[in-house]
Amino acid sequence: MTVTAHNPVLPGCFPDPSVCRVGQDYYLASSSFAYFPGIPLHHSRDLAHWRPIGHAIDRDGQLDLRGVRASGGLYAPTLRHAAGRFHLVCTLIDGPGAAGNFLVSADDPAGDWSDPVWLPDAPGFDPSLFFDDDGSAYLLGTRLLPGTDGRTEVWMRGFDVATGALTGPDRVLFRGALVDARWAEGPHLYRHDGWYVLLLAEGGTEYEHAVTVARSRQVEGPYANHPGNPVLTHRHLGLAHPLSGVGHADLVQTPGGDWYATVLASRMYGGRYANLGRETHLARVVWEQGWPVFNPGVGLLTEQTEVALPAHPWPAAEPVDDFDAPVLGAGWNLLRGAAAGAYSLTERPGHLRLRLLPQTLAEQGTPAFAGRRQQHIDFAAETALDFRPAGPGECAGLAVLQSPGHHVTLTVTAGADGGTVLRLTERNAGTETVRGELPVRPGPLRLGVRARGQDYTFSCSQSPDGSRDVGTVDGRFLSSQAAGGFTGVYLGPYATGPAGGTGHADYDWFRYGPAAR
Ligand code: 6LW
Repeated sequence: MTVTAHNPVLPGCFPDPSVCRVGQDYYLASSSFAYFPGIPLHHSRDLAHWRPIGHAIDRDGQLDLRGVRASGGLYAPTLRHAAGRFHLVCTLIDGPGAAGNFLVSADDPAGDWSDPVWLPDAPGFDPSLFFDDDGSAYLLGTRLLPGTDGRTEVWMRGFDVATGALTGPDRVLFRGALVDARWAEGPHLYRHDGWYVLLLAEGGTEYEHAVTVARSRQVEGPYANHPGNPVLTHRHLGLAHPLSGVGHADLVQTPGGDWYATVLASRMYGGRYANLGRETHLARVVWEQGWPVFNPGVGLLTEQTEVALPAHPWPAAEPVDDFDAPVLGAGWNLLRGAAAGAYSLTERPGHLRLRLLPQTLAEQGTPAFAGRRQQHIDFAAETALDFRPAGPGECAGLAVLQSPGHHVTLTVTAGADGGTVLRLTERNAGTETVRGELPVRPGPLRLGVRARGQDYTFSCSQSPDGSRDVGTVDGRFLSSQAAGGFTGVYLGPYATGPAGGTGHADYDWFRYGPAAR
């Protein structure tokens, strides 16, 4: 009874995966940065098939994402279950309100999650939880060594999950496996065969990323460096290798005693560009001489991982959102929270209505943009838009977004001659270039974007003209390798207009799916 997991098991921007098991159920949390709802949660029964079940941050007032940088926000959660309750620790980077490390808890990982308990005594980032066999709880984290270029240490203190109080001395567990190690981070602690085993991400989340390990007989240390570190990396494979930045692992054990790791990695295509961001992969783990061995006999991530569990697939995700529900579906992501009145699914039933907010994607505000992850290298997306620009500056359409400085918009807007045009605009390193323009009639039309590798082709369909391509953009600048930051590409409906306007744009449906070559 095995099931084949196809990597990445979570395609698209689902980095820093943290996994835990309760009975026969596996739950996984990942980073969401400036997007709301925050911290997506997935559920699996076989580690191969995952279904979204909600988000740990999903309501106004839990925390404030306004103004956070594109790749600031929510970083690297750790999800654990103890004494009948789920606990998740995470870091909020930036933000106008409370920030830093926090704890949220829930009886059911699908929610409701508690409001954050802020942990002002917990320094740094990448917090993690460890529950020892005797019931003791510990909080771990990573802090930068002052005055260094990315050199860090992993600290640990006792922790009360009921109150968020840190207890006992602050202990330094590890400073990285190699001399001058950079970004020893994302620590997770486990018990195995009488050892306390400390797993880390190391080398930074790009090409040099790696998984390293240390162990101790006592929880407080000293932790001995594994002489074979790193235990998993692709950094020795050369820059041309198609799977790069392998690291940030978390371990989980099945009821049958087998071990697996969730780990992030980036698929490179069209050169060293990973538009899908850092994706969650699955690896098998065995223990030899008290140390974990990742994908034994191979030592790399593989396209498939055999899992010793009965297959438990979920129904395929619906490719079309008809916008018939009164609330946005779980696959949609808003930037920095839901701006008041930015969107409605009830004003025109069966449609997503976006207000023409003055905030644009080029700023760090809360624009009228609903994005879903690009999850396939080759994909096709289409939407039915009903929009009549009432004046200059009013635009509505689609956006393909990496960051404020790096995105593409295909929007209906007022043309110079008083007519209506569809304009394809690329914003690359902050500079805007029009890549195509077509006259259209106000009112219903379909807008599409399809990617074949790094070529993103934008199209429009309006009767009686049929389908027309507006232009093709080289998408490499939409990767974090070109733009900086930590995220993959998101795409979806986007509208904007001058301040004080009251206009809106209606979307009848949105379709996304993989495309065959
Ligand atoms: C996160 C760190 C990392 O804090 O990237 O790849 C950072 N690892 O652990 C943001 O996701």
